[in-house]
This record gives sequence, C-alpha cells and structure tokens, in this order.
Amino acid sequence: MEEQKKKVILSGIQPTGVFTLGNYLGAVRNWAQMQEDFHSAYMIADLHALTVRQEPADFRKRILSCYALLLACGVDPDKSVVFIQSHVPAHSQLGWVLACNTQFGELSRMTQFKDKAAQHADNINAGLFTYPSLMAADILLYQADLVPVGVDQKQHLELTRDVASRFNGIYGQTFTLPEPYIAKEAKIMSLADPTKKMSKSDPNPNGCITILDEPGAIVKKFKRAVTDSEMEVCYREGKDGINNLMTIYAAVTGLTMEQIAADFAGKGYGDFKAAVGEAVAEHLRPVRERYADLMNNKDYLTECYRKGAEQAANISRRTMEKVYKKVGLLAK
Ligand code: ATP
Ligand code: LTN
Repeated sequence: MEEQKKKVILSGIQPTGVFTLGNYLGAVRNWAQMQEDFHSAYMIADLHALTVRQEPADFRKRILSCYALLLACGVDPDKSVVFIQSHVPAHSQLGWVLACNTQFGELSRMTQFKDKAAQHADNINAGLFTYPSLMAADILLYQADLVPVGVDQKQHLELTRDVASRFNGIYGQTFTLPEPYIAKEAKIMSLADPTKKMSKSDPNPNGCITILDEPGAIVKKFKRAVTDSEMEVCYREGKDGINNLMTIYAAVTGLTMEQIAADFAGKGYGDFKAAVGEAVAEHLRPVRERYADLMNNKDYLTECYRKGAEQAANISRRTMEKVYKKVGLLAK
C-alpha cells in the first residue's frame, strides 16, 4: 500500500481488568493485524475507566499491566502509536469542547450509560454520562478513518459521527468522519449465559475466559459451558451456546462453520467442548508467555509508553490548535 494512501485507525480499551477472550477476538487481535496496513494508534483508556470507582494503587498497576497485555497481543510500538490516554492532555481538552457540542438527549440514549448506571446505582457520576464525548475526542483528535471495535461500541461511533458532522457544519471542515470496523467475532458471549456478552466485569468467573487464564482453567470453563439439550454441533438460530463455541473455535483454528460441523458429526458436546478448550488454551499460550516476559522488563514498557505519548501528542496537537481557533478561543 502506498504510504500517503494509508488510512488512519484508532481504538482504545479500558484498563478495568485482564482482557477477556471477547476483547481479544472482538478487538485487540485485529488491531495487531491492522497495524500492517494502516497508520494506527491504540490507547489504554484510563480516563474512561475513572467513570467507575477504582482503588488507586490497584488501578495504577492495572494500567501498566494492560499496556503490557496490548503488546503481548501483538500490538507493536514500532509499527503503531501505543499510548496511555491520560498522558496526552489533548484528550481531556477536546473532550470538554465536544461535551459542549453534544446534547443531553443524545447522551441519555446511550445503552452503555444505562447499563453501567444500573450496575453502579450508587455512583452515577457526570463522567459516566459524558463518556461518549471523551471517546469522540479520542477518535477525532487523530482524524481516524476507521475504528476497530466490538459491536457494543457501534452506538458510540454513531454519536461520534453525529457530533463531528454537526461541528463541521457550524465551524467548517475540521474532523474526518470515522467508520466503525466490526470484526466477525464482534460479540463473544458469556460461557455461563450465552445470551449475555462476555465481559471483564462479569461477577461469574465461569462465564469469562481471560487471556491470562492457565490452560487447565480454560479447559475446565469450556467443559462447563452452557449449551442446549440437543446433540448436534451445528450453527443454527436458537443454539446460542453452541453458536458461541463454534464462533470461538472457528476464530482460533481458522476452520469454517461447515468444517467444524462435519468434524464433529456424530460426536457429543463433550468432545466438542474439550476441543474448543484445548484450541483456545494453545492459542493463548504465546500471549501469556510474552506478557510474563514484558512484566519482567518494566524499563522497556516505560520507554514504550513515553515514546507513544510523545508521538500521540505531536499528532493530536494539530487538531487541537485548529479546534481552539475555530471555536474562537484567544491564542496564547
Ligand atoms: P467492562 O466489563 O469493563 O465494561 P469490556 O469487557 O466490555 O469491559 P471494553 O474495555 O469496554 O471491555 O472493550 C474493549 C473492546 O473490546 C471494545 O472494542 C469492545 O467492543 C470489545 N469487546 C468487549 N467485549 C466483547 C465481546 N464479548 N465480544 C467482542 N468484543 C468485545
Ligand atoms: N468506550 C470503549 C473504549 C474506548 C474507545 C475509545 C474505543 C475509549 N475510547 C476510542 C474506540 C475508540 C469501550 O468501552 N470499549
């Protein structure tokens, strides 16, 4: 691909816990693949995670370990700008300007806000409500063309486009309108309840595979996965549990749904679940090993996130200066 034709991508993940198999297959794995063909920037969305109460000492450690997880998943600081959101003040600065250009009614419709408000009824803070304006700032600062995310973030992307095009309409062309890039594995479901998304913050540990789980634990969780009362391994409406396991198996082996159905024809769910568990454990082994190496080399991690912050600040400065000027703030 010619250098000047490369599109720009940006995405982020909150340091709210160890990444799940859902985060990995639905988002982070694709980030590593996409960095070859795009100008890419990836960030740890630590400011977003503050919308939920965090224990400070724990949180500080988790931000670093999530940064290491990104690299362990194949995101390469020599190919992408890999940074921590709070290290680049332009995110907060543009977040404020965009919050002043986002309507109360628009934010009230966000399903992530409604879900999180229900989960944390004792802390429905203003940041949780204005979260999408900050996310819009993350994306628009880099003039991103594409944003690789799981399907649960599609609504935030639509809001980002609405805010950007309204801003462009009022102040003149300022922001590129970003498109969501949604993977096939856009929604990996909980193993304990296949009607619910697999999530870092699921209180039921059996529902969720983290990318650092030991092979034995992975195999055990898949053995316990909720399925149905039939016996046929095939992808069909109504078979939520089996559909989810087939999606996961296809994602880690590269097989098609037809090949999987043929391979397991006449075999029971027990064999299939064991095969999925083993394939996932094997697939994640190098990620876990790379993570352990990186956590033994904190100086390298520090060097990487400092370099990332500097690169991100340089790219975002141009947009920020343009925005302050367009809205009529007085230059220093
Ligand atoms: P939390 O439990 O803290 O809300 P989360 O597990 O939903 O977190 P995020 O940090 O909100 O994860 O999401 C990071 C990325 O992973 C996003 O692009 C999101 O769309 C994607 N993602 C999250 N869960 C899944 C899933 N189950 N399947 C596919 N993609 C997912
Ligand atoms: N809101 C996202 C995390 C996130 C993000 C972003 C994703 C913060 N800023 C910018 C894409 C682009 C989430 O909860 N998964």
